[in-house]
Amino acid sequence: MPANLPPQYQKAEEEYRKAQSAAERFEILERMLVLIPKHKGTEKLQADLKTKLKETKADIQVEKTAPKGGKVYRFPRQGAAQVIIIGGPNSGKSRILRDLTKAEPEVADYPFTTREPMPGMMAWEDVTVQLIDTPPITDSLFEPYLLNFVRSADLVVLTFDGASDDSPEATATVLDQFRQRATALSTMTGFDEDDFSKLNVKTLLVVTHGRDSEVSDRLDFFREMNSTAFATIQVDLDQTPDRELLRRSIFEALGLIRLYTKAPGKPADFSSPFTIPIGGTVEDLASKVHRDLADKLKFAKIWGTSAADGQSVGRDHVLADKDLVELHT
Ligand SMILES: Nc1nc2c(ncn2[C@@H]2O[C@H](COP(=O)(O)OP(=O)(O)OP(=O)(O)O)[C@@H](O)[C@H]2O)c(=O)[nH]1
Ligand SMILES: [Mg+2]
Repeated sequence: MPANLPPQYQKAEEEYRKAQSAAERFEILERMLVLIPKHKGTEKLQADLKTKLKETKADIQVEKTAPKGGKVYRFPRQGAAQVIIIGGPNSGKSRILRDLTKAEPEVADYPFTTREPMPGMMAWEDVTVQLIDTPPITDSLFEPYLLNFVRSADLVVLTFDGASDDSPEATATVLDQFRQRATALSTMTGFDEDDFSKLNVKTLLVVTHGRDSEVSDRLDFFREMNSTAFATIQVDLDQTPDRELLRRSIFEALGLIRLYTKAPGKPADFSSPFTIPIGGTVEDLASKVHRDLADKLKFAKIWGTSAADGQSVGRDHVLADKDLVELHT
């Protein structure tokens, strides 16, 4: 990041990434230009934002007049996060959706089975996460809508068939297809520090048929072609413990904590937790609970691991997974 961008700017940037229309992006870019500190260290970024703003204005006209070619799919975010499953043909994408959710995509032992994206909800402990299965990507096949899916996702699951000699190249091709579109599947999410048009998206590499005897050779070969140190997990989807490990790994890769709330004088609500990013504060939780609550917030009491039981803390207090928080206005 060039020179200390304030948290409000970073939040706007995150909203920009997840925006679904040119009009929405335009409004957020205007806000980013107001929020960005005006000094030497941000001059390049200010110029980039102004260029983007002009381009986006043109996009609004395009969107209004003629819909772009290609299919459009919209899956409203549900649950704690949205995870996009992508990969080469026959690499286990649909099998992951089928095994971890109640969705029933077609799974078959030949390539190009999936033609359209399909969502499903994955439960893990007391949270749910939205998974979206997609058609395969190859040198000559790239559904245009996949770009926006990936760029606005909370996490990408990239599948790699551990039992196929084709996987290293097929998977490198997937990375290449996104790289050509200014999108790097990476170890963390955020705009490139030096070039605002480039985006990195956090990716978990999931190796299916993960107990195959030659899996590590195939992975080594892949790593020679692409040196990104992806978080990686090897699973055999026929094995129940491996499927459970996959659920946990997906949730952990999202970098979220779960929080339970209670109104003063009322019992705690342990039914469905709120989630915020690791490092999030009492104020972040309050704005998740209700738009106005963050403004009205005076203090909070915590039961959990981030403070002594019943301790009063301020809005900047950093919360821990599974804290129970009583918000006082
Ligand atoms: N035993 C076993 N079979 C797997 C595993 N992962 C995938 N498969 C099988 O591999 C085949 C392909 O899986 P799919 O989920 O259809 O692959 P896909 O990536 O969705 O394929 P396309 O939609 O054609 O791109 C199916 O027969 C799956 O059952 C695994 O970890 N273990
Ligand atoms: Mg499929």
